Amino acid sequence: SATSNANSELNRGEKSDMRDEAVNPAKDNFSVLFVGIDERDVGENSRTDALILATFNKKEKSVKMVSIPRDTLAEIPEHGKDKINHAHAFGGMDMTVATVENMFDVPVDYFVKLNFNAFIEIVDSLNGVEVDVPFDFTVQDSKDRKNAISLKEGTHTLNGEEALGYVRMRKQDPTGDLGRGERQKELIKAILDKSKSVSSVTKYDNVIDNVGDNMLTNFTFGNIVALQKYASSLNNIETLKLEGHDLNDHGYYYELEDESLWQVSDTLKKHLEYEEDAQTEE
Ligand code: C30
Repeated sequence: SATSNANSELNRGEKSDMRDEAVNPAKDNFSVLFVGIDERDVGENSRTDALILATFNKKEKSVKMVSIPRDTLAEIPEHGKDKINHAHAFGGMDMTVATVENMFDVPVDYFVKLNFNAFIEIVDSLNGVEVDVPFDFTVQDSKDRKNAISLKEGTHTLNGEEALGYVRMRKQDPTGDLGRGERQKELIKAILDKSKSVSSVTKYDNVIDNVGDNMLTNFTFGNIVALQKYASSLNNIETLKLEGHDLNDHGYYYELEDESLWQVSDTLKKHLEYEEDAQTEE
């Protein structure tokens, strides 16, 4: 069935602890945490290789997105300071969501967690997505077959395997994991753009069936159907960047600049029209 295994609740229940009431993505502003993992299933003990927080504003029909570098030094609830990608290995999606909420002081209403297979399936179901490849490169494919994916500089429509290579590529990029985060945001933008041209709900039904165990989300199937129309109305997708510096302290970390974190957090809060006081006053 369409809702097979994709739907998954967080232990916190349907609403963020930072909300008085659950949001309704059909009419409210909301946030989504996109999570990419390198695993055959989307189990709870792996590390997260891609973390992108996105906010959606209904009136403006706009999206803002920030990529959280995987080595970011973060306060993980009950564990103290560690790399943010460890949160998932320590406590699955619940701990990842709690860590991101704590970091930005912004509620995480929804999550979409997927592995390589689901990512490939989604991109292929859209008949590929268009990106601007910054330089020629060659990288392994999803089965780690060496040099299986070769892309040339320029604007190209990538199939699922190529798109995966594009968002995984790191060593050929002088900016490493940071540049990779930029390409992941570009890819989500490309998916949202391309999904405007996908007209039938049946198509989404098929995609969700096909991704099966490879994707988990706390969106309901009804939410996703409602979001399809929303996706085609989006007219402004902006990406934000977290500034930071290398920190070598018994291992490598990426330490965020306080000022940059504060600015991104403030931008996302305003975009969500989220006000803490309003949440507690009622
Ligand atoms: C409402 C609904 C249902 C949907 C809305 C529609 C949308 C917008 C859906 C979007 C869903 C998506 C697409 C979300 C996006 C999240 C993204 C962008 C996910 C990315 C793909 C993914 C599934 C996982 C992350 C993959 C990444 C970034 C890395 C894992 C390197 C090692 C040690 C070497 C190794 C070398 C490379 C490529 N690899 O790949 O290979 O493990 O990377 O850096 O750890 O490994 O270093 O030296 O062994 O070869 O260079 P990796 P690494």
